[in-house]
Amino acid sequence: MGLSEAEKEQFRKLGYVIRPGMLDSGRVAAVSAEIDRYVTVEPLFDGSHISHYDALSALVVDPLTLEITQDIMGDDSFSFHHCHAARHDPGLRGVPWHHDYEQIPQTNRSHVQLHVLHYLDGLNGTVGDLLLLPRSHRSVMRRDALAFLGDQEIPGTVVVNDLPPGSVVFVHSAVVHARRPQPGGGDRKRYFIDIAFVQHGVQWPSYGREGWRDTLADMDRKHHQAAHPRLFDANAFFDIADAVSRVQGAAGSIAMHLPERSGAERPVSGQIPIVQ
Ligand SMILES: O=C(O)CCC(=O)C(=O)O
Repeated sequence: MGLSEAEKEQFRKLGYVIRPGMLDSGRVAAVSAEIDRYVTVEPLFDGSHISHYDALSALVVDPLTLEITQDIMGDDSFSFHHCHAARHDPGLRGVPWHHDYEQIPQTNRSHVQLHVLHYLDGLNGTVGDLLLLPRSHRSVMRRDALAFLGDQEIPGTVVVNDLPPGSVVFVHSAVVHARRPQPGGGDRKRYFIDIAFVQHGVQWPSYGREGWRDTLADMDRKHHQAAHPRLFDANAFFDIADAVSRVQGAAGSIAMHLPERSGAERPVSGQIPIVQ
């Protein structure tokens, strides 16, 4: 079932919705087996060959995932940005507070980017917890702005450490989050997959500097969706390398590098909103 009105409201306000046990055991087993295979042959998997993996790439077009993504995006359609997958073994290191909203430079939150986090084997507090900072998607900051806090709990932190297998967390990519390591103590693995989608209406940074158009074309050939014809559309993106080179080394107010606006294009208010 897609999102209820209460879940939509939660996503808007807090920036996340959790669906415990959303994937059935057959799907969980198929994707986990595929991850077990590729961690030996392609340990540095970065998502660029995702179309080579049947079960994993099918997760991108899972009908319920697409339905919930559509509920979050509202009337606007959306495109696939990337898929990462990993098997986290006991003893895994943490990841400090950060967010994953793709924007160069970070200036606003006009459109939605969504991360769909899959915990195939669930979470049980022994192999690494997910920490979320609800409402942080409404503040604009660098991706690493809170990294100096490491993975310590900060006021408002939601700890996600008790999920059944097949659970899925839908989180606005601008929500600040961290992975808190746990000492292990069992042989439980942490199968983790993140899939990102971007809302149409603006262009987004490409996933990586090379090969991203080929990845999207491969996925479109394999998983074209008649109901979402632009799901793998390269036109939703600009080349990240080009954008980085435009802002790198630029000092002071980058607005002054943009062309001046005239007449009707000029906003009436000279104020920059702090929270949108
Ligand atoms: O491992 C997790 O639960 C979260 C990982 C993470 O921080 C990320 O994918 O950006």
